[in-house]
Amino acid sequence: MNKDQLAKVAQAMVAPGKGILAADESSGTIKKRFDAIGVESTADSRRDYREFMFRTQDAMTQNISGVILYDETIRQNAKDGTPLVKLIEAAGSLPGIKVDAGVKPLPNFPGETITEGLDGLSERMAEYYKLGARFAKWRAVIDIADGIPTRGAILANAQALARYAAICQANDIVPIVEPEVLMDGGHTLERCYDVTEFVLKTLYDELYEARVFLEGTVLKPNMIVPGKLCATQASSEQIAAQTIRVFKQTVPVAVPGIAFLSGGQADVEATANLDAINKMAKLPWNVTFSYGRALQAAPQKAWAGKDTNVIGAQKAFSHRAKMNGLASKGEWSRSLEG
Ligand code: 5MM
Repeated sequence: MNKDQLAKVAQAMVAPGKGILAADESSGTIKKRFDAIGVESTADSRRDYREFMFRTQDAMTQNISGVILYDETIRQNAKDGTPLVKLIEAAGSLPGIKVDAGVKPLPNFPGETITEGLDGLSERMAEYYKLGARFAKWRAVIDIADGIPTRGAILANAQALARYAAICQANDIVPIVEPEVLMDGGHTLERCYDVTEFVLKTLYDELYEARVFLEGTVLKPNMIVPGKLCATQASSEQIAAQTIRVFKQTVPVAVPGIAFLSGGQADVEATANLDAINKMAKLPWNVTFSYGRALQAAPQKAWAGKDTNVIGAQKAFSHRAKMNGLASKGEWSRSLEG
């Protein structure tokens, strides 16, 4: 394990003013996104879509520190034959790769899931490194409902994340560890806090047991928010205060950065909440974004599968990347949204 390289890459991923573009939608998920804008999902349409984002110069050079890719994309070439990975590198950004194989029902735990993909992972990592990946991502999913999550399911997912992180580092790849507590359902903000606190505490216990080098990792968590169906919603300041409190209770200072998922928040809301967190306190971690939907909803809508819309779609992508870059420094304001 090259600890210097791992620490440098992890720091670059969370550099002030920059964050991560989560473009690792698996085939099923990207099809859902394309269905919503009336675009057929084919290898070429997925390539065209991702290519225009990676060719958006101002966003990629100034605000996107890294891009999480899907297995298909890391092997794909742009229309002119240039590997998509090379476009990302040429912009000074880092290619990354989603390596989990998705969630499956966890036997004996009704309603709960386990993320799969550990078999053969070390060999796949070595190949991804050769293809240019310098970081990876694994997402565990924790749902809140009556009687769940259970301690057993949280522990099983934390153990898988820890094993994945150790395998990444053995291959000189920085692991993004993503334990996502979903915002589906009607639970309160307090319930989200309690579950997230236990999830993060368990995760860092397991990373310790697996001897993971924390300086060479990035945490990708949810914010502390009420469920979408909860009657009492929260302000950005309430979300920021509870999110900061949970990290102070659970995340070691050795971790260089925290890059949030957006989890179904509307795009401007995700920016406002990140900004509120960075305005509220000077934190021992760089706190930024690793957004999928909150970065891509606007460009997807503007693109709608038409070549003639690419410039407008790139503008929409640049705008969201810039707004989130400002939020990662606590310098965003709603008036900048135009
Ligand atoms: C980009 O979406 C990723 C999920 O892909 P699959 O469900 O197809 O595997 C997802 O893991 C994403 O990276 C994170 O959840 C962050 O995305 P959001 O949209 O929550 O910011």
